[in-house]
Amino acid sequence: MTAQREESTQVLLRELYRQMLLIRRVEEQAAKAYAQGKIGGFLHLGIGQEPVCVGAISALKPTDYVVGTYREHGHYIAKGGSAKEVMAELYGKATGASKGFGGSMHLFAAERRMMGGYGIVGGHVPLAAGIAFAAKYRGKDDVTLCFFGDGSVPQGAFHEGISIAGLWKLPIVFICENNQYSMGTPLYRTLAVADVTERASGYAVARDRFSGEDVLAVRQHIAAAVERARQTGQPTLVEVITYRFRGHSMSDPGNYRTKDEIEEWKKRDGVALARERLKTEFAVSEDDLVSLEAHIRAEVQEAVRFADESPFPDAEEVWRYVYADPSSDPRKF
Ligand SMILES: Cc1ncc(C[n+]2csc(CCOP(=O)(O)OP(=O)(O)O)c2C)c(N)n1
Ligand SMILES: [Mg+2]
Repeated sequence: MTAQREESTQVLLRELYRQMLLIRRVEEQAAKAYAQGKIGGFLHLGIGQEPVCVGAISALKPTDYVVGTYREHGHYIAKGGSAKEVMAELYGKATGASKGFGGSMHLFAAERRMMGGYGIVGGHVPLAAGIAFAAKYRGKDDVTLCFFGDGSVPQGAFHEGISIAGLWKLPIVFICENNQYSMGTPLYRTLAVADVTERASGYAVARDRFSGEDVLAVRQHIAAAVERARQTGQPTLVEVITYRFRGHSMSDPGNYRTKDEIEEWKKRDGVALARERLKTEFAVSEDDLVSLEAHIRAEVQEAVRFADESPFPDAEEVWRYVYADPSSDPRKF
């Protein structure tokens, strides 16, 4: 590597490490707040999976779209969202990402083209194909990233979405975050063919499959798929092998996995690996990293204070977002 490239990779990796750690600290804090009864409804944490959303979304232009599942706090932040917006939304407050109406599973920022989190497993895949179709129809070169879990793969909606994308050559990248479990069910009990990307050939879409702990590698793989979508309109089905360190949701103690299995995967923690690489490969000092980490801690504390002090939405607002406002221009996004 030339000195200049090394410098720019260092800056990039430092930024991706910052995002991953911010996401992790936000989610750890969310778990605490949930236990304190400050967050209602469901809460699904992606702790352990951070390199996937951060690496993938870093390969996008700001005008590209992201569609996620109910495990999308990280995707929201990686698409430019703040810890404050996430925390306030989890608390159901009016200052949250979705004005307190969505909660953990429905973080939206249409102006930043974060097109939300969805609770129906696989149900959002055709929606993402629709977004990609809209971009193509309007002659834009925007690409859509659609994230989903391994549990989406046997769902009908997944196949409908990927089929039409392959047929119409829609500029989309389908990213399966294969964390090897659908709730408590291991992959071998849900998929007859374990390699998710084998489905790609049936729909004339390209495929890629790799392990997701190295955030720079994730970025590189997804960048290639994004460029293919942008230049040629060919979609890609990507499978990233990853692992969540905690249960499916806050009510899941995760008894279907052994401690040893979890400890093995923690050795491949992408957040810790990025920190280690910054020190050993890029000579970033321990002091520098400690100060970065202190900033993140302060940012998360500020987000909690903000969420605590923000008001709940007004009761009259409850019907406000049920129907689209016909006076607003739907084409603006
Ligand atoms: C259509 C549908 N069926 C069942 C559920 C209940 N459910 C919620 S999450 C989940 C598991 C999904 O696993 P996966 O797609 O691997 O995502 P992960 O939770 O591992 O990120 C299930 C079955 C649902 N939300 N939607
Ligand atoms: Mg899964």
